[in-house]
Amino acid sequence: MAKTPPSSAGKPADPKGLPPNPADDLNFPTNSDPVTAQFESQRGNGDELQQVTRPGDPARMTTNHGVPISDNENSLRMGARGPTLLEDFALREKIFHFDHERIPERIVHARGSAAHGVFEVTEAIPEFTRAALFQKAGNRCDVFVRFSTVAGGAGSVDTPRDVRGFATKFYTPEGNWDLVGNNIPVFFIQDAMKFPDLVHSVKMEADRAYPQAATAHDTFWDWISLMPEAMHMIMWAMSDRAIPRSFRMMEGFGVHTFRLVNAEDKATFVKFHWKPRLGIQSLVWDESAKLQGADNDFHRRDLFESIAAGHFPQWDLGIQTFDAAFADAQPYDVLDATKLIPEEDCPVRLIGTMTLNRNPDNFFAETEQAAFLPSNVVPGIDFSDDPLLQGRLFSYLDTQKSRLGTTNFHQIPINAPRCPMHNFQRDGMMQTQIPKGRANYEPNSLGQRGEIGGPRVDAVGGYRTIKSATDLGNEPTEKLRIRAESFADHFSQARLFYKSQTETEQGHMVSALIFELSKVEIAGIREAVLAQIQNIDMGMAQRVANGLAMDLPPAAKAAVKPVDMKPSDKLSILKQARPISTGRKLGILVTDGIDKAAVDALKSAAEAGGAAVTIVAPKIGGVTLKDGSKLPADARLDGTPSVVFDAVAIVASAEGGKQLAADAAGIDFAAFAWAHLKAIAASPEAQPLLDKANVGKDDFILAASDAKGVVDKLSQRAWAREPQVRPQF
Ligand code: HDD
Repeated sequence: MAKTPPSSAGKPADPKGLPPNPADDLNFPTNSDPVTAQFESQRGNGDELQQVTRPGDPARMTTNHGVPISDNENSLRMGARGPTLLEDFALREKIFHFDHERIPERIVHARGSAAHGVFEVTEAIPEFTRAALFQKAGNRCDVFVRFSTVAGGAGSVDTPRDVRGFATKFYTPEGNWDLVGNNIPVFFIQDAMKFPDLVHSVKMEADRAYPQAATAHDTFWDWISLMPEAMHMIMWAMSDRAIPRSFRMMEGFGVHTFRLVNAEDKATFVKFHWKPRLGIQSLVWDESAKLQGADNDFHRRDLFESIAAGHFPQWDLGIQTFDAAFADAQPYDVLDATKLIPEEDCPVRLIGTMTLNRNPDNFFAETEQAAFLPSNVVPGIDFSDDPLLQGRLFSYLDTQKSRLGTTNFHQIPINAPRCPMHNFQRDGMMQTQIPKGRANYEPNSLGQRGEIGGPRVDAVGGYRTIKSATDLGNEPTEKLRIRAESFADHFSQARLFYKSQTETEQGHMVSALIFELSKVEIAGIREAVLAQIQNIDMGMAQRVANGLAMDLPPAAKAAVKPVDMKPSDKLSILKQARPISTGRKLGILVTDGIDKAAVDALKSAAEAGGAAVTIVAPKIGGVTLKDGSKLPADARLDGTPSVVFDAVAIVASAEGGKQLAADAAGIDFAAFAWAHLKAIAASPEAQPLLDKANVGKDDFILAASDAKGVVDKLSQRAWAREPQVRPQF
C-alpha cells in the first residue's frame, strides 16, 4: 500500500532526533506503514518471474530481432554445393549467440541446484528486530535457495566429501535479504585474507589440473597442516556432515554472528540455523564414492524429483540470540567463524518455516544467474565485526561483475527485488530499465517544479547501520594487522566436536582422515597433520596413525592449551536421527516368473510411507510375471546400482535368483546394499544371489513379505553391521 507521507514542513520531529524525511511529494513505503498491509501490497506473488518466462508454446520462430525464420536447417549458400554467404544473418546470429552461451563459473560453489519456495514467520520477534518480515507471525515472503558443493567445477559430481553451500534469498518488502550459509556451522579460516589461499589449496592442483572436487590431495593437506585454525572445520569436513544423503536432509547455518536491531535501535547478537524437517542424514563414504559413478547428479536429481513429486522439503529457521555479557563469558570469541555456540549453552528458537515448492523453469536463467550477497541485508539485520564476514561483504558484490558481466546484475529477474527499487544509479552494460525524466542526481528541486524528481532517502524506515563503532567493547586504538588473542584457541572446539560424536561417527572420522591422508603423496605432509590432530584427541590421532601404518610424530605446539568443553548431542547426526520414510527411495529388483502380489505389497507400503519406488529389472522392458502378464520396469539393473536407493527388495523366481547370482550387476546390487548398511528384503528364491554377494544376517535382512519392516528401515542404517564389512581402526 503506497501512501503519501506528509510534507517535511508539517512533519513532527523524529523522536530519535533523525533529520526530517526530505521526501515531500513522492509515494514510497516506510517502515511506519502497518506491517501486514505492507506485506500484502508488496509481497512478490511469483508474477515477477512469470512476466519474463517464455511458455515454450508453439509459435512462429524468429531471429532475436523478431524477423520470422523460414528455414532452420540450411545455411545460405551460393549454389547447391557452393560457399556459405556472410550475409546469412540467421546463421551468424545463431552461432554468435551459441558461442557466448557460457559465463564464468563461480570460483567456489560452482556446482549447485536451486528451488523456489516460501518462507513463513511462525513467531514474531519485534523485540529483536525491526525487519518488517519478522513483525508478525504469518508474514510470508518468496525465497530462492541454492545448494552447492564448494570445490568442484560446475560439471563435477554431487557426492564428494565437501562442505555444502546453503544460500537463501528472501524477497522481502524491504529488499532482498541473502543468508549465504553452509551445512556446517564453522569455517576453515578466521580472516578473509586467507580465503584465496584456502581455495587455491583445495581446488585441483595448479600444474596438473587434478583432482577435481576432492580434498584428498597434497596441496590441501599441506595448507591445512600449517593452519591450526582450520582444525575444528577439518573435524566437520571429515565427519559424515560432508557426505549428506540429500540436500533435503542437511542443516544450514549462517555461520557468522550477525546482529538483529529493533525499532529502539537495540542490537542483539544472533546466529542463524536451518533445521531440516526430514532430520539430518548422511551417506556412508564408500557409497558416496560409488555414487560419483552411478549418478553424478544424485543430489540434483533428488531435489528436483522430490519437488516435482510434491514432497516439498522444509526447514525451520532458528536463531540463537545473545548479548555482550553472554559473549564475554564464553571461552571463545563469538566473532571467530571457526567457533560455534553449543545449543545447550544458547538454545535455538524456531521462528519460521521454509518450504521449497517449485523447481526452476530454466537452470541457467535462474540457478546459474542467481547472485547471492552476504551484504544484502534489510533494516533490522546488521553485521558483526567478524573479520571473515567483513571480507565477504566485499567479495560477493565484486565477483558478480566478473561472473555476470555487468554492474546491472541486480536487474536479472532472479536477482531483482520484488519490492519497488529506485535510485539515481544509471546506465552501465545491459541496462534494461528506462528511468524517465532528467533528474539523475540528488538533491534536485525538479519535483517541486512539475517534473519527475526521483526518489528520496527514507531516514526513518531506511537502512541504518547500528551506531556502536565496534562490537564487544573492542574500541579502536590503532591500525593493526594482527589476529586477536581471543581467536587463538584452535583445538578446544575441534575436540568438543569429536567427543560429541557416537563411536560409529568417530570411527567414520578416523576412516576419513586415513582415506584422505593416504592420497597425500608427500609423507612429511601426512606427518604434519598427525602432529596437529594430537592436540584434538590423542586416541583419534593414534588410530589414524595405525591406519596409515605410520608412527606418531611429536605433537605440534598449540598456541593455547585446549580445554575440555561439555559434549553437545546436537553436534552428532546419529544422536538426532529421525525415522522418517517420506521422500526416501526403495529399489525393488524383480525377475521373470515372480508373483506380482509381493511387489504390490512392497509398493503400497512404501508409497503409504511417502517413499518412492523404482522397479529395477534385468531388461528395461520389464519382466513376465508368473501369470504371463508384464510388469514394466522403471530402470535397468545394469546402470541402476543399489547405491541410488535407501533400501532394496529383491523379489526373484527360482530361475531368476540363479540368473541374478550369475550377473555381476546383480551381485553388486546385493553386495553394495549389504556393505552400505542398508535394509535388504529378499524372497527365499533370491538366496543364491545373497550367498554369492556374501550378504550375512542381521535385523536389517528381511523377508520380501515384510513390507512394513523394510519401509520402517528406509531412513536407518545397520550400524552394528559395519565392523563386518570394512576394517575398523
Ligand atoms: Fe563464500 C560463494 C558460503 C566464505 C567468497 N559462498 C559462496 C556460496 C556459498 C558461500 C553458499 C554460493 C552462493 C551461490 O549459491 O551462488 N562462503 C560461504 C560461507 C563462508 C564463505 C558460509 C564462511 C562462513 N566466501 C567466503 C569468503 C570469501 C568468499 C571468506 C572471500 C573473501 N563465496 C565467495 C565468492 C563466491 C562465494 C568468491 C563465489 C560465487 C559467488 O560468491 O557468488 O565471492
